Parts: sequence; structure tokens; C-alpha cells
Amino acid sequence: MFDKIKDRLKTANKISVVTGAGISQESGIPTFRGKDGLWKKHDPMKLATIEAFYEDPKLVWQWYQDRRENVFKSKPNSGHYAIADLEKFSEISVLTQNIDGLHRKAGSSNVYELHGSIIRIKCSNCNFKKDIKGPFSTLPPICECGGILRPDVVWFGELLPQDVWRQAIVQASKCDLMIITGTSLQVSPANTLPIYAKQNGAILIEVNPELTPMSSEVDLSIRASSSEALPKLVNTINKL
Ligand code: BJW
Ligand code: ZN
Repeated sequence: MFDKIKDRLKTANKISVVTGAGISQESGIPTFRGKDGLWKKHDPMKLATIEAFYEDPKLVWQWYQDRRENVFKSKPNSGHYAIADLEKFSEISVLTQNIDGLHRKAGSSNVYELHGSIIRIKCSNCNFKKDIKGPFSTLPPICECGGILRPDVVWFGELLPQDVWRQAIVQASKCDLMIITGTSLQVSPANTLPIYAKQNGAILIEVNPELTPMSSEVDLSIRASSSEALPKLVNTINKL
């Protein structure tokens, strides 16, 4: 499967892994754009914008409360664990659009959460920010300052956390191998990270059962699920 680029992989020791919803799909967390994706059942403009939140915070919170419960009970799968295993021999950064915390749960230590965290709650009025597990008894939950609390995720039209984004660009620009997995690469600016890596001459490997806009640009495109292909890929890299 990897013979074509095995020799080039030998020289790679700075690795960035760009991940999206597909890697957590096999942990029971739905993707957004697939046939069973969340955006097939829900209108993102009614649930994932600040305007929607101010219009109907209870509705938005009901959706997030259900998704939080699902995330709390989910476990990393062999794809997440394979990425964590890469740390044994190489310098790794995980640049994830996922908000489920499963990379850290699997043991990855250098994780950049580009779209925030569904576990972390922040106030829409003051600087309050905290990881809170468990359900809220009344929705929407209210901060001590009187402001409405919200999940600390990035909605459409909102800026990514700028410190995280800047560091992600640095990691993508200096890596010599980028693995892209579980993302449709439809959402900007996260979908520009492979371009930074390519500009640096990095090897690009994509793992995705479907084609993406980068499939024709990468050095190797593996049409398989992340839980199936990543353990094999990581095993190959770690043995080189
Ligand atoms: C498997 C698999 C398996 C399946 N193994 N693989 C017009 C108006 C307003 C804004 C814009 C506009 N045009 C462009 C924009 C910018 C916008 C954008 O990109 N929109 C596009 C959709 C058009 N971006 C933003 O707004 C961002 N902010 C920004 O740009 O700020 C500057 C700005 C400000 C104001 C105006 C304009 C610009 C913010 C984006 C925030 C995205 N937020 C969400 C929700 C997070 C919170 C939550 O979860 O509730 O993030 S949307 C959703 O998409 C989520 C994801 O992180 C993100 C990416 O999705 P991902 O991970 O790629 O998942 P899918 O479902 O798309 O793909 C899954 C893939 O997995 C598929 O390829 C499958 O094949 C594969 N797969 N099973 C491996 N087992
Ligand atoms: Zn507050």
C-alpha cells in the first residue's frame, strides 16, 4: 500500500496530522456532510451561527446537550490510537477540526483544536471558560455574571481561536509529512493547511473513503477508513 513512497517517508520526522469528523465516525460521533451527516438533518444556519444562538438559545443548547452526552460516552478508536502511537518516534502535531477531545483521550499530546471543544463552556458576556461535564438542568445555562453560557466551539462566520490557528499554520508549514484524514476539506480556513505543507515540500498522504478536493494533489490517496488504514500506515512509518 505504501511502497510507492516508502523511501521518501524515511526522511520524514516532523509529522502533522489534519483530522476531521470522519475519524470519530467509528467512535459513534456523526459526521456533518456524509449521507448520515448532521447537516442532512439539521440546517447549520439555525444551529451553528451566533445569530441562531441569540435567536433561540434553548433550541441550540438542546442540540448541543444531546451531542455532549454522546461525546462523553464515546471512546477513541484505532485511528486515534494510531496517531497517538506516532509520537513514539517522531515530532507530531495533530491539527483537528474535531471538538470531541478524542485525540487527547487516545494519548496525543500536541493537539490543536481549531474549532474549539464541545466539553468547554464559555460565557457570551464575560471571560468565564471552563471544561464542564454532565448535563445542565436548565437551558440555556446562565453565567454568574448574567450572560448566556455557550459551548466553546467555532460557529460559521466566527474566527478560529487566533493563537491556535497561528500555531497550526506554523506546524503545517514546517512539517515534512502531512497525513490528512476524515475531513471533506470543505470548510475554510482549516482546509488551507495542506497547502502550507505542500508549499514546504512535505509529503502529503490522505486517508478517506471518499474523494476530496485535495485527492489529486496528494502524494498518496488511500481510499479506506481511518481505523483501518492509519494503524497500517503508522506501523510502516514507525518501522522505517
Ligand atoms: C471518513 C470516515 C472514516 C467518513 N474514516 N474518513 C459564506 C458565508 C459565510 C462564511 C463563509 C462563506 N463561504 C465560506 C465561508 C467561511 C466558512 C466556510 O468555510 N464555509 C463553507 C462550508 C462554505 N468558514 C467559517 O465561517 C469559519 N470561520 C471563518 O472563516 O472566519 C472568517 C470569516 C468570518 C466571517 C465571514 C467569512 C469568514 C468557521 C468554520 C466553523 C465550522 N464549524 C463547524 C461546527 C463546529 C461546532 C460543532 O460541531 O457544533 O465545524 S461546521 C463542521 O464542519 C464542523 C467541522 O469541524 C467542519 C469540517 O467538517 P469535516 O470535519 O471535514 O467533516 P465532514 O462531515 O464535512 O467530512 C467528513 C469526511 O470524513 C468526509 O470526507 C468522509 O468521506 C470522511 N469519512 N467516514 C475516514 N471512517
Ligand atoms: Zn459571564
